[in-house]
Formats: sequence, C-alpha cells, structure tokens
Amino acid sequence: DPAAYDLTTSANALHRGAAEVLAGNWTGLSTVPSRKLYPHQWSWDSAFVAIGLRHLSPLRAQTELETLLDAQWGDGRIPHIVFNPAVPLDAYFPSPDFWRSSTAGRAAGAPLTTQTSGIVQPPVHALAVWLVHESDPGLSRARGFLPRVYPRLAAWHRYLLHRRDLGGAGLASVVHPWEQGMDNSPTWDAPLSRITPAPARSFRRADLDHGAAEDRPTDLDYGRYVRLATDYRDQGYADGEGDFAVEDPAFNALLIASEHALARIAEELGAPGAARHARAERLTATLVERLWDPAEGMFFCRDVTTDALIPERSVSGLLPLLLPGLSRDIATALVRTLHGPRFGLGDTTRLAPSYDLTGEAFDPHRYWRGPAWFNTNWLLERGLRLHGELGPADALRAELLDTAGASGFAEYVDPYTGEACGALGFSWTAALTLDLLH
Ligand code: 9YW
Repeated sequence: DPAAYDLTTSANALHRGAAEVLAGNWTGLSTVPSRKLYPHQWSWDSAFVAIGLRHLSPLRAQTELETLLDAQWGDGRIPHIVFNPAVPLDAYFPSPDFWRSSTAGRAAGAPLTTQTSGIVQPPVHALAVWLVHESDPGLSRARGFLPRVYPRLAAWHRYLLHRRDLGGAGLASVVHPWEQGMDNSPTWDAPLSRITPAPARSFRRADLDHGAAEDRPTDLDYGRYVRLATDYRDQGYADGEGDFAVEDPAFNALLIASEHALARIAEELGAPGAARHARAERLTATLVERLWDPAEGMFFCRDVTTDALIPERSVSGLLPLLLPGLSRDIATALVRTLHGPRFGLGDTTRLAPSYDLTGEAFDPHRYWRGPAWFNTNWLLERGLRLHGELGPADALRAELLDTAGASGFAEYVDPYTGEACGALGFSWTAALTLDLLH
C-alpha cells in the first residue's frame, strides 16, 4: 500500500529530524531549549525534553532531570534556569550576575557553586520522572532513579504548596510572569501595570540579538520583569513580600498532575500513595472553586493582590483538562471552548492559540499573545485523550506532527497557518514530536 508506505517514511523522517534537534541541543548533561536564544538549562523545558528523550535514550532522559534536580535549593525550589558556566555572561539576560543566587539566595539554600535564577517554572517534573521511569523500569531500578529523585520532588511540591500558598486557599501562586512560563500573556497586563518598570538603560536585552523584536515581549514588559525580579532578589528570595502574586490554572493543574505522579512513584517505592492522590483530588476541587467560571466554560487566573479573577482568556485556562478528577460537565465545557470561536481548534486554527482569537490583545506572531505552542497543545492532546475525546485528540496529534515537521521544529507558530515563529530547532517541539510518534 503506497499510502501506508508514505506515512511510514514521513514518520521516519520526522523521527530522525526530531532526534537530530535533540542531539544538537544536548550539552552532555542536559539539553538547551535553543542553541542561540536560550543557551542554558530551563526547568519546564527539561521536563518536556525528558518526556521525549525517553524514547531515544532513557539514560539521557534520567540524566536531564537529575542535572536539573542537582541545582535545587535547600527550601525545595527548583530554579527556572540552571546556568552553564562555559557560556559567556552576555549571551543571555538576565545572567548569573543579575540573579546572584549563591549570595542573595543563601538564606533560601541556593547551591554554592552552581549558578541559577531564583524564580521557578511550572512543576511538570514529577510527571516527567514517572513517564521516564515507565519507559525503562529496568534501567530506572538498576540506577536507583526513583529513590534518588523522590525526596527532591517531594520537597519541591512542599515548597509550592506551603511557601507559595500566598492566597491562603491551598493553591500555589507565581510571583513573576516568567514563573508561569507564558511570559507576556495578556493575563499579566493588569497585575503588571501596577509595577514601576526598571529604567531601560539599566539592563541590556540579549534576546533581541537572536529573535525578531516584533515577535518578542516589548521593552516596557522587560522593564517590569526586571523590577519584579530585582525586588525578589533583594528580599533574599523570601516569599510573601512582593507586589505580584497570581494563582494560575495551568501552573496549578501541572502541580496536581505531578502530585498524582508522585503518588505513583511513592507506590512504586513501596510507600503508600493514597494520601497524595487524595491531596491531588482536594486541590482539583480548590482549583474549580477558585478559578473556574461556568458561564465562560474555562478557568481564569486569580490576582491574589486584588482577590479577583483576571478577565483574560489564555490557553492556560484550558489546561486543567489534563486532570483526571475533573467533573464530566467541566471537561465537556472545556472541550467546547477549545473548539469554539475563541480558540477555533479544528475550525479556524490548526493548533490551539495561546490567547483568545477574539481578544483585544490577540497578535498571531507575538510570543504568548496568540501564537500556538507545542507544549500547551501536547498537554491538550493528553487531556482530550484522558477524557475519552479520541477523535479530537487524534486530529490534534496529526496537526501537531505536521506542523512540527513543516516548521523546522519551531518555538511557536502562527495558529492559523502554522508558519514558523521564534527560534527553529526548538527542543521541546522536537521532544514532544517524538513522544507523539510513539
Ligand atoms: C525568555 C525557554 C523559555 C521557556 C518559557 C518561554 C521563554 C525565556 O523561553 O522564556 O527569555 O523569554 O516563555 O516558557 O521556558 O524555552
């Protein structure tokens, strides 16, 4: 059958292309998201990368996560960047001399020799660890992978669920837009507007050396990012003192999914997992209580400072579809919103955009203000499948594979056309392609 033959050859070519991207971005101990734009190790990138790498080399996948966890702080936080000391300081901003982790972060237990940032990123790690373990349980047991990483993951979740419970209801708050991973999402516009930007001449943006300015956050955004990060650093990275605190649906949904994974890891190690599963279910109920809007059929961020929901529709508000404990009604409403006019999946868009197509701030090329990203769409694909929406899941999978290959494994794409934006040869795009191929 020639059609089936074509399908296999194109899947083989895609597999080869994705493996080449990951080989090119591998440093020996971890993977950079993109050779030029992001030349260090990023936290949630590494989790997604490990999920793909497990199909190529479970050993490399374990190493990726172990390298990240080696940079964990004493208070349990996993930093959003682990810096490679061999890379020149001016290759990325903010660089280690900005974060000053080993001095400013001393009270919070930052590592003494490894340089890191002081903020965090979404907790996809326990989920990644579990998937990596499952891909080769023999190697995992032989290397004692789970016994080594389990206490670190437990400390990480403890940090988020206690130190970061700034709203007092049990959910974790982010204290900087970079922590949630969708840097310039319109969701942050209102809480950021209260922050006085750092003067533009007080820092130099390295990102503009490698990315088109019209696809990147603005200088005003950067001034505010710098101000928030400087204040946090100058407070010794202590939590609960800053001017920005937001409960985000995707960040918390990933924490809950990872708590379920941590329960499985505990059980695999012969410890009881029931209490963790129960906690994940309680957190799911809290997520619904605090962030679900039944009239809109999606979740929203809660601004902890004003205790109000932020009325911006971001793809983050659809990602709780990933949760097994969601009621049938909520899952159905999320699927409807995903395929409705605001996200247009399978109708006007090829992949779910990062932001409401009909929203005032929508821009199909500017970073997290409209373009489609592969990690969020991979999470939606998983959520659709989990809730029995197999037709839409298969369609999204096919679109993801097509777009990833045709775009040269782009960082993000125009949601309507699939046109490549940002960096090419982007690691999580390649890794999640590999995962979908398996
Ligand atoms: C930056 C590395 C990171 C991602 C984030 C993304 C971007 C860093 O790149 O942030 O300098 O803008 O927004 O989610 O982890 O890929």
